[in-house]
Amino acid sequence: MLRTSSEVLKPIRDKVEAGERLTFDDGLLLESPEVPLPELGELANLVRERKNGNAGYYNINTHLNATNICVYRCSFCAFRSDLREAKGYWMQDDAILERGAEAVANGCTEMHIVGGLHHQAKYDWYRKVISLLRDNCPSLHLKAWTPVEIDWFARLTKKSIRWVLEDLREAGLGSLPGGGAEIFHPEIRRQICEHKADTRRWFETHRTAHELGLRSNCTMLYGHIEEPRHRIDHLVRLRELQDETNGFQTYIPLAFHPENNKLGIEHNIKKPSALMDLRQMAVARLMLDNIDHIKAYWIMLGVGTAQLALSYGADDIDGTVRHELIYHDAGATTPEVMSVEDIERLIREAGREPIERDTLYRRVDRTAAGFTLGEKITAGV
Ligand code: V47
Ligand code: SF4
Repeated sequence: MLRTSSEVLKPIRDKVEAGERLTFDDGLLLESPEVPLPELGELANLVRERKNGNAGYYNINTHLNATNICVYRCSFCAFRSDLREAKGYWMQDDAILERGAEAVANGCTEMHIVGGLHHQAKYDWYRKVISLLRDNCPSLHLKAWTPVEIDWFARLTKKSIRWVLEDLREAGLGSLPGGGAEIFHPEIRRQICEHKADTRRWFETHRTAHELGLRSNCTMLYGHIEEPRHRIDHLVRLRELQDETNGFQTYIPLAFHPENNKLGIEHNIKKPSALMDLRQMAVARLMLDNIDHIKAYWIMLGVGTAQLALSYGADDIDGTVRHELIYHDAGATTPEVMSVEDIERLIREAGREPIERDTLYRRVDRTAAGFTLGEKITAGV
């Protein structure tokens, strides 16, 4: 006899209601079309509201990709450039400082800094990007460099990951963004980014950062050649490190954008549908029971799906953003920047209360003179 969708979901619903952890097999079931999206969303929303109430977090931030020239060739990347390509660029001090000054003038609390690994750039240049901004724009939190870059710096300097992180923290590094995770399972990772920092190095970097007291984010790139079992494996690995360190603040599922990159073109991949995006949001909220926040990155999802995601597990939609390249190079049609007024309106339209946070999830109070930071917002209230 065929089971109804409610019967299929019942054992998982019971666990979620009792606050019990879901298994790998539970995760696989949530991925299956047997489980209708609205019911999955309702369950994820239960956890979302238990952890974050009615809050819809955002921040005022900007991006800096100081070079797009990269020694690696990840097959999904539309952003990178070769050394002598016309689109290649390498920002020097004045351009970086200009970006910092613009961010401060716009009231930013955060600068999100990632980029290519330039063949000719020495470690000191990457360090200087951080120290220049720290010295000239001290109000900005510098969320910079993924394990891919940290691993590269360790190779350049012949030092350990710990040494690099300590040195960058001394220069002004505030936290690590979530990128470079892609898909951890070797069956997929070796096909999409075989040369850059591997899964072991990715985890070593975040574990070390957490041990040093730095907080970080985590991501997963979905909607290309991976299968559900690779995605659940990825989430379980993240959950395991979080059990050890509790250093991840937020998880961001990243929908693959297929334009202008080898992976999308060679496999004729279409961008994931909104239904897939919402399922990934909900599955993550249910599997990652020990990570406080799930981010619906509006630049990548589009505004409408990001609004819906706030009822499918997400509690954060990232920031105002400015100067985003990675998604726009790969075909994103979202605006380049959003005003605070618009971001607050879209959160309110989704039935949530907009709360401006800084990178470390402290409440930001705007004053005539700028802003002050409150206590860390505690999840679960
Ligand atoms: O690691 C690259 C992804 C990541 C494509 O920490 C692509 O708050 C889709 O990590 N289609 C970088 N994705 C972006 C990132 C991020 C974004 C927003 C917030 C935070 C945070 C982190 O972008 C890369 C890769 O997984 N990416 N190319 C593409 N064609
Ligand atoms: Fe380079 Fe990063 Fe693009 Fe990979 S994703 S090619 S490491 S810029």
